[in-house]
Amino acid sequence: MVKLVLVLGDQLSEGLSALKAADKATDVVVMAEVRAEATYVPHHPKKIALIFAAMRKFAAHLRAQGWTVDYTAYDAPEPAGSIREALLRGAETHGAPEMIATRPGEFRLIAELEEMGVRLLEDDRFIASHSEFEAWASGRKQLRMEYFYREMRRKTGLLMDGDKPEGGKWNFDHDNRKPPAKGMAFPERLRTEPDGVTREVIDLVAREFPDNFGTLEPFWFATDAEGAQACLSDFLTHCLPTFGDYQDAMLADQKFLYHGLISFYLNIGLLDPLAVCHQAEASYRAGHAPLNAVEGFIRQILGWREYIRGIYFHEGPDYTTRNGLGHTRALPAFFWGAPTRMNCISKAVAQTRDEAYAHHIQRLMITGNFALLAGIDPGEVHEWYLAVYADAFEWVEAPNTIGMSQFADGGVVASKPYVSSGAYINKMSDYCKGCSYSVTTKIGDKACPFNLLYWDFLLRHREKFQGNPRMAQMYRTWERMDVTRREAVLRDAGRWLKRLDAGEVV
Ligand code: FAD
Ligand code: DLZ
Ligand code: SF4
Repeated sequence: MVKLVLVLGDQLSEGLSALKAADKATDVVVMAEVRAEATYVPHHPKKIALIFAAMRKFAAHLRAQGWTVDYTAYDAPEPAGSIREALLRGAETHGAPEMIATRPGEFRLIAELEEMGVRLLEDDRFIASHSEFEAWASGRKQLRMEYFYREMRRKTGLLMDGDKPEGGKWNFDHDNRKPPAKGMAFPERLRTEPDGVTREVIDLVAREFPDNFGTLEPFWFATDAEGAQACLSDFLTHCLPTFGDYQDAMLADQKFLYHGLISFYLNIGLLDPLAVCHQAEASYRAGHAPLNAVEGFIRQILGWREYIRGIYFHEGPDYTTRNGLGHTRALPAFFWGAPTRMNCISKAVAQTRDEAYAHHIQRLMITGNFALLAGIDPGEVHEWYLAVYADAFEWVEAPNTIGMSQFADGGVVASKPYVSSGAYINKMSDYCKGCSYSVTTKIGDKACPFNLLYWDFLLRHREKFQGNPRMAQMYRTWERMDVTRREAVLRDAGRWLKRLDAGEVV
C-alpha cells in the first residue's frame, strides 16, 4: 500500500523520522511551496528564498537516492494553496490511503495534519525527546535552563571529564561577554554564491513577494547540507576561538562578529545539532579553541536551543497569546524601517532588513528591550520576530520572544525581565556615539529614551517586581533619587511615549 510522506520546508534532513518510516521503492514523498506557509506572517524575502531553494535541492537529492518526489513549486501551473491541499491532491494522484509526517514545529500545522488523519512521528532531530524534557520538568517549580543543560551534558558526555564537567565548572560565562575592544579583527565570513536553482528561486521571490520587508539580494545563504557544513567549518576555524569573549558585543559596522550564523541551517535541517556540538568539542580537544568559547557555544545549542523547544511544547498552544504584563501599545513603524532617531534601533532594524539576521543581544537588548520597556503588545512583537529572521519558526521564536524577551509568560523562561537603560547598550556597543540622543542624559529632550522608559517600566510594574530579589537594587536606586528628578523622569517618559503614539519621528 502506497504511503504519502510529507516533508516540510524545515524538515530537510536525510535522517528525518518520516523518511526512515517509509520505503523509497513504493512510497511517495510530497513537498510543496504553498501560499499558506509563505504568508502566515510576511516572511523576510531571504527567508522564503532560503526555504524554497533548500526544498528544491533536497527534493533533487531524494530523487537521486531513488525516492519518488511529488513536488509542487510556488509558480506551478496548478499551485497548492496549503499543505492540506498538497496532501489531498497527492493522495488522489497516487492512490495513497495512508499519510505520514514528522511532527511539525508549530501547533497550527500539527492541528491541521491531525485533523486530516496524518500519522505524526516524533521529530528525533533534537537531542532531548519530548518525554525526556517532560521527565525533567515534572515536579519542578522553576524550569531553569542551566539545570536542564547539565542533564544534557551528562546525557551526551559532551565536555565531560568522567562524571564531572570539563575544567571543573559547568559554565564559563564569567570569562565571556566582554565589551567590544579596540583593534578586534573580524574574519570575512563565507558567503555562498547562488547557483542556478537558487537564482530561479530568487527571481520567483522577487516577483511574488515584492512588498515584504527585507532585502533579497545579495543572497548569501547556503542552501544544501554540504554548503551549510562548509559555513560551519569556516566558523569553527576562524571564529569559535573568540566566540565567547565577544558574544554580547555589538558594533554598527560588524553585523556578524564571531557568531555562528548557523541557526537557519540547524532549524531547517541542513545541520544536525549533536554533530555541530561534537565538532565544536573536537576543536577544543585538538587545542584549537579554548574551553570558555567552546562551552559557551555548546551551551547555546545543547542548552538553550533544546530547552526552548521543550518549553514551547510543554507550555502548549496558548503560549503565543500570553500577555502577563498587559502590554497593548502597537508596534511602532520603525520596526518596519520607518525612520527613528534611536541609532541602536535604526542599526539593528537596518541589519535585520538587509540580512534576515541579527545576533542574540541585538534581538534581546535592542529591539526586545525597547518593545518591553515601551509596553508593546507581545503578540505583535512575536509576529515581527517570526517574520523578519531567517531562522524563525514558532517552536524556537515564541519562547524566545514571548518568554525570554517580553516576560509575557509570567516568568517561565526568564527569572526577571531583560530590561536595561542606555548605559548597558553604551557599554556593549558603539551605537550611542552616532545617536542624536545622549546616553548620559537622564531627563529632557536629549535624554536617551531607554533611560526614560527604563524607570517608567519599573514603576508601572512595581507591584509585580519589587519583591524580586534580583530587582530590589533597582528599586532602591529609584528611592534614593531626588523627588523632583523622579517626577521629571516620569513626566519626560510620558511625553516621549505620547510622541511615539502620535507617529512622530522619535
Ligand atoms: P550563535 O550566537 O552563534 O549561537 C549558536 C547557536 O545556538 C545558534 O545558531 C542557535 O541555534 C543556538 N541558540 C543560541 N541562543 C539560542 C536561543 N536563545 N534559543 C534557541 N537557540 C539558540 N533563534 C532561532 O533559532 N530562531 C528564532 O526565531 C529566534 N528568535 C529569537 C527572538 C528573540 C527575541 C531572541 C532574544 C532570541 C531569538 N533566537 C532565535 C535566539 C538567538 O538570537 C539566535 O538563535 C541566534 O542569534 C542565531 O544566530 P547564530 O547562529 O549566529 O547564533
Ligand atoms: C516557513 C515556510 C515557508 C515560508 N514556506 C513553506 C512552504 O512553502 N512549504 C513548506 O512545507 N514549509 C514552508 N515553511 C515552513 C513551515 O512553515 C514550517 O514547517 C512550520 O511552520 C512548522 O515549523
Ligand atoms: Fe540607543 Fe540611547 Fe544609545 Fe541612542 S543613546 S543609541 S537610543 S541607547
